[in-house]
Amino acid sequence: MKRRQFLQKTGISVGALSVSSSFFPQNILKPMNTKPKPVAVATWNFQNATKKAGSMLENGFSALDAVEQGVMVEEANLKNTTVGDGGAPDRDGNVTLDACIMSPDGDAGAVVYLKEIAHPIQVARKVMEDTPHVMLAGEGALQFAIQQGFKKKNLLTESSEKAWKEWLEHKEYRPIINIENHDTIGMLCVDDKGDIAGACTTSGLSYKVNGRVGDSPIIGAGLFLDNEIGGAVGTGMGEAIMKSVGSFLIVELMRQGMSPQDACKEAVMRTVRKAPNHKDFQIAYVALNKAGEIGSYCIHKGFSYAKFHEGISSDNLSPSYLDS
Ligand code: SD4
Repeated sequence: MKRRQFLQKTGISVGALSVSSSFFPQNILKPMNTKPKPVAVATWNFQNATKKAGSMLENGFSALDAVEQGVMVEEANLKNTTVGDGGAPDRDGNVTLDACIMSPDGDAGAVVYLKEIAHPIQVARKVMEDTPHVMLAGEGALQFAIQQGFKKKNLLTESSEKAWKEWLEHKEYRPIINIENHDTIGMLCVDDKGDIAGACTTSGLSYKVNGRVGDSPIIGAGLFLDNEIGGAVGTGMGEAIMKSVGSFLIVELMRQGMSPQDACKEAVMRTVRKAPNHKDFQIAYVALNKAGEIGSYCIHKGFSYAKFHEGISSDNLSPSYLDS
C-alpha cells in the first residue's frame, strides 16, 4: 500500500505523521556505532590522574579499571585538600568522603559520609560489585569497608588541621568561586572496546556542616553515563548540581542529539535561569560521548579540565563559560 493510500485509509493526516516522526530524536533512531580510540577526561587540572587512566587504557585495561585507578591518584595526593586523604574536614574537624562509580553496563556504586578510608572509590566499586545495593552511608559504609579488608587511617593531615583551625577563628561559610573549595575529581574513560565508565570522588565543600553530602556521590548529579550515548561529570556547588540532576540531564540531552558541548551549556543554563545568586557560585560540567567528543561549560572563568588521548596528555584546558 502506498503511503498516501495508507494515510487515507487510517485517517492520519500527513501533518500529524510528520510531527510524530520528528518527535523521535535522531540518536534513538540511529544508535551510535563509532568506536573511538581510548580517551580519559577529568575535571580540573588533574593530568596525573588522566595520564594514569590513559596509559592503562592504552595497555588494554577496561574503562572501569582506568577510572578507578585514575581518580585514586588524586585520592592519594595529600596536597589535594578536596579529595581523599588530606581532604579538608567539615566545620567540626571530621574528614568525610563521598564517591561513586558507574560501569558500562549501567551498574553503579556509591559511598557517602565515609570516614577514615583513604580510597572511597574502591569502596564504592565494592558496593557496586559485591552487594545488591547502590549506596552505603556513614558508619555502615565504614563497617562494610573494614569487612572488605580496607584499613582505617587518620585522613586529617597536619596542614589541613592547621587550615581548619585558622578557619575556626572567623567561621566564614560561603561558597567561594574556584578556590581550594572546589577541586573534586570526576573522570570519564572510553576504552578500546568503546565502552564508557565514570568515577567521581571528593571530600565535599571545605568546612561543610557535619552530615552534609553534595552531588559527587549521587548518580545522576555528580556522575551519569549510558553506554549507548556517553557520560557527564560535574563539579562545583553540589547543591545546584543536585537540584538540576545535572549529569543525567546532559546525557539525556546528548541522547536527543545535542553535542557534549551544547548539552553541558544547557545544563549550566538551567541552573543559571533558576538561581538568581548564580554569580556567587561555580558549577562546571565535562561530558564525553561515545564518538570520543568532549564538551565542557561552566558559570565562571577559572575551571579547567585535563584529557589523555592517543598518547597525548593535555592539561589546563579551559572551557567556555557564562561570565565574560
Ligand atoms: C560538592 N561538588 O561536594 C562537590 C564539591 C566540588 O570540587 O566539586 N569540589 O558539592
